Amino acid sequence: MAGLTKKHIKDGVIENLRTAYRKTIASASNEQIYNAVAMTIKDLVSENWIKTHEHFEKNDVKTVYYLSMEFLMGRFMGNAILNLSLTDTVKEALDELGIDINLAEESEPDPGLGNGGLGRLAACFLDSLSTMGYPAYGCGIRYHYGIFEQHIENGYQVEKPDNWLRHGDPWGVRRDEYAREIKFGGRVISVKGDDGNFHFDLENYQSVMAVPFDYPVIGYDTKVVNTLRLWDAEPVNRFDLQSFNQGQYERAVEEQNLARNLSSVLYPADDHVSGKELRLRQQYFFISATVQRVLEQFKERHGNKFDKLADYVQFQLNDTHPSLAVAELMRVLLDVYHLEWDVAWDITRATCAYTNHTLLSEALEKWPVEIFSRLLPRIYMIVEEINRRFCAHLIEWYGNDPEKIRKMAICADGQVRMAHMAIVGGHSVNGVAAIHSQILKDIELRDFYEVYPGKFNSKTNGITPRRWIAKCNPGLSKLITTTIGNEKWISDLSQLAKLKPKATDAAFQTDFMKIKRANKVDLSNYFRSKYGIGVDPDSIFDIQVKRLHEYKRQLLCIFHVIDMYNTIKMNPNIDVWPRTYIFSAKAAASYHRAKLIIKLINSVADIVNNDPTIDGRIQVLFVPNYCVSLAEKLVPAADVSEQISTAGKEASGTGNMKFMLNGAVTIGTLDGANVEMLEEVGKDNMFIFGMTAEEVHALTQSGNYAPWDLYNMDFNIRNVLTTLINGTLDPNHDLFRELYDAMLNGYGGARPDEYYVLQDFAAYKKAQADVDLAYKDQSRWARMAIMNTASSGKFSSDRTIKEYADEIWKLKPVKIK
Ligand code: 26Q
Repeated sequence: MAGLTKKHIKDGVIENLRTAYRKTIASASNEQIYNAVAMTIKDLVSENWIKTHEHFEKNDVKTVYYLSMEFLMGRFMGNAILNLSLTDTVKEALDELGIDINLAEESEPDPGLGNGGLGRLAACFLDSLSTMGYPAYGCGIRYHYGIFEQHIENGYQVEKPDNWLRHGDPWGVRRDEYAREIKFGGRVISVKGDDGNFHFDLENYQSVMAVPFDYPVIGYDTKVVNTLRLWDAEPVNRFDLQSFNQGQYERAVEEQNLARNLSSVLYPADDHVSGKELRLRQQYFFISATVQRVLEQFKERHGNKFDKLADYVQFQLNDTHPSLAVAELMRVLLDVYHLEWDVAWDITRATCAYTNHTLLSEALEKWPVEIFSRLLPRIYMIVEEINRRFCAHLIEWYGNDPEKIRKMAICADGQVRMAHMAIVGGHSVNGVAAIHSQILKDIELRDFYEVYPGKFNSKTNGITPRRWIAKCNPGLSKLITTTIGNEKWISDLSQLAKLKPKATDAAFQTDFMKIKRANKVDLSNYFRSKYGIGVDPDSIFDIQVKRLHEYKRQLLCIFHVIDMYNTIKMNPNIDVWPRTYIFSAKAAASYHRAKLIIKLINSVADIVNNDPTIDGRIQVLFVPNYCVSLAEKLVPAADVSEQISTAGKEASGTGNMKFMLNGAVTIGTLDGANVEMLEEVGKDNMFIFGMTAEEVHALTQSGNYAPWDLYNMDFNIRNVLTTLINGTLDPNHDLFRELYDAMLNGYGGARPDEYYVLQDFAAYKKAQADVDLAYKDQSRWARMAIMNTASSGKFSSDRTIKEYADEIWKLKPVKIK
């Protein structure tokens, strides 16, 4: 079988090169070779993909539709090869053709169709859904440009477009048969239908075609292949523009432009909401296409029995971005299938469920009525009616309390509040870690919890062990497999607990740390070949990688580096274990403060890395363009994982889990999923510091926070802040004055040190000293690292998805023979 497959692969690659490019292996470019290999593997998958869908159709299975503006899938090929258990076969086949598999893999663009955690979570979930055999679709947008490519020029972030489709799209299958028209703008009219009743419709609208591209989602060690369906926009009429009168001509041009813009680019912000019209259009575009298609398919299978819809269809809304699904589902049920309001409303609420991913009020999505009603006039009418009935319900509930009702309304203050719509229009509201879900109930969504306690639940995030250890850390994976005796842990991560007794076994410690060191050597070789920078593999690799945000507190980490620098300058003989601080982070293009922090990190790197007194004891690296494929290189090489957000701000975090799984020890606050990591691994194996969420909340409420006092009382803090403005880091002195002011005085109307960097500084410094001490005891460190891997079983996205399936979707897995 393997021999047959190998021959198939070799023949496929040669044939694809010939037919697609008229090239041979010798004459083809790396990209062409990658494409040829990818097409060959996709070909291998198509049989199971077809079988899966035949099975779904024949057995009329319930299906979850994971609706998300973002899917941060990472490269497809390596994952496909792993999940198909073809690692050795493909490598041998390519070897025999004289193709370097690593070169082929590195030639694949990394599609960045997401900003960060929320998009990556969607990708991990799809992997788990297929692996466990749950019928599922991921539904989103086929952006032609993903998150920008980050370059660092003179220490500053520079954004460049990411044209991931440049060399083609070997995994995507265009499905013209499912293309649908999506309407924007226009006027709502009522027309008398065949049934004699009046129904609403639109006239004078603009429209675009939504054309789906399907991507296979290959499960690990299973025949189930689900589908990621990404919608692309195209003009409706590809006609001869000249044959139209003036009015039609202009409209046709507008529609062409609309189509071109719609699926052009991902909005690269995950912090504040900009209220851009195009973003709302994008949301409606993929939601309307998905809802229309799902209901058509339901009708094909079940006729008019829409009251059974929720028994077959579940829409999971990945944050509020897809919450137009609530109103669009209402529209289709009312206007297309002519159901009564109350019937349609019951169906809608039973079908939709909402996940909240954020505690930052700036990120709560609201749309000005002006934009909303102009762009989506019929949808706006429906939202108003949902709001009217909801407010009536609230009056029944609370009596006439206008203040409360204004606070909770879906439409108020000239805005449509998407979160309120998602909560009211669905049967489930979940947070993404225990502490986050609790804060939603206690504070953020307290009023809604009072009215709908039964909707609220918690689903702690997870990550897929396929990409995040089996694929990215083959060395450690092999050790685990030989130690446990089989590979079952890859699809049942709780098995890792079997490693716990080995944590104190000297021979196992040696093996474990040898692999860590080898991964560090690989990473430092990568840095040398790509950036010409060498790092010491015997230093502690201390890594903070994630989006750049003030609440994530990259500043706290770099302040500590400055403090260590100051300390060594004052005591040149101090005994600290050499440390390499690795940062990587993209800042939203419009987030000035975040971009200044990137510049600061690079300026600190320049000074520290080149100061002879430091003598290699501190090295700082800012690695450009953080993305999934870079994470796969960094995570296996980490000794220390930085998870230091202001408590109560990070909903969950998922990077924290990736590092834990790969044997890094976390220094972190009691925030997000860190809290549950601590429960699993114990306080001896994690460095916890800083204020709790309650303490942060209380300090904020008290209004008594006075960073000036900390400045006056703490010599180290004073020295760090002074370093920002005394010319050490930049000759013109004023570059980082903004950060100095933001810490001490508040800048631009903000509270001073909003994220409590200075308040937590001393505790962080102490925790970092503990890290240094622990690392110097190599056996202790090995034990801690092993305990982290061994205790990470809970954080498999398989566990998370099983909870969603059992508790929210009531979804059963299928088996395909
Ligand atoms: C909204 C409107 C307009 C423009 C952009 C946005 C937007 C886009 C992306 C708002 C938020 C996001 C992304 C949020 C996000 O990634 N949140 C993270 O979700 C992870 C998965 O649950 C958590 O682990 C992280 O804690 C959370 O920050």
